[in-house]
Amino acid sequence: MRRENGILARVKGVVRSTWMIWAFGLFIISSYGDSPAWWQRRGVIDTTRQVDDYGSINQGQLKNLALGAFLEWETSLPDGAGSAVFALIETWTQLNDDGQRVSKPAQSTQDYALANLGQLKAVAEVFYARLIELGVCSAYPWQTTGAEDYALATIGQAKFLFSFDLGSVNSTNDPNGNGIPDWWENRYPNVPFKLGGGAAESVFVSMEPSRQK
Ligand SMILES: [Ca+2]
Repeated sequence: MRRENGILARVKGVVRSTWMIWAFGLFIISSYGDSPAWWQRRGVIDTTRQVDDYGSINQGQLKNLALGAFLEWETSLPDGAGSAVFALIETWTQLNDDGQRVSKPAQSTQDYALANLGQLKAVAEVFYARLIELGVCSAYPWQTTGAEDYALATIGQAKFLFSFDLGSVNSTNDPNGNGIPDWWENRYPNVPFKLGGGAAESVFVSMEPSRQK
């Protein structure tokens, strides 16, 4: 059995060694909230199919989920998805003549191989490092006990890890209630808050001119 396939194995090779002893512990599949809008916007979730959160996720699905998050961040964040996320996506995708990101031919042969938890975490870690850098969250969303990295990852676990939503505004991340999360106000004090994919001007919410840093 080939436990580590293609690029995911290489990705895993570069994550911190401490990861090797980390594991998910018990994920409660239903613990993620509403599906973030970008899932549908980026086509990472097929809404026409039966939900199968306990089914195994394959590497192609995982890569598609990560690609969707990358594309969303590239258009949502003033400084894009960040160099580490970009490097990750570049390892298995390339731009085609139409400017769309597609799988590199050498990588697509692995897409139907099932992903294990170690591979899922290796991909998610890159995104969470960016979220932590941005101040969106302060820690990685997995436990440090157990050793289940070779267990197969489920679709529900992948959805849980990729349920982050930069456009989310609530009383916790926006205590002053001005419609702009604190992390954005701190990170991009002079940039209008841009929700979602930027497909229309209506996604912009301007800051109050009198707002202080
Ligand atoms: Ca605010």
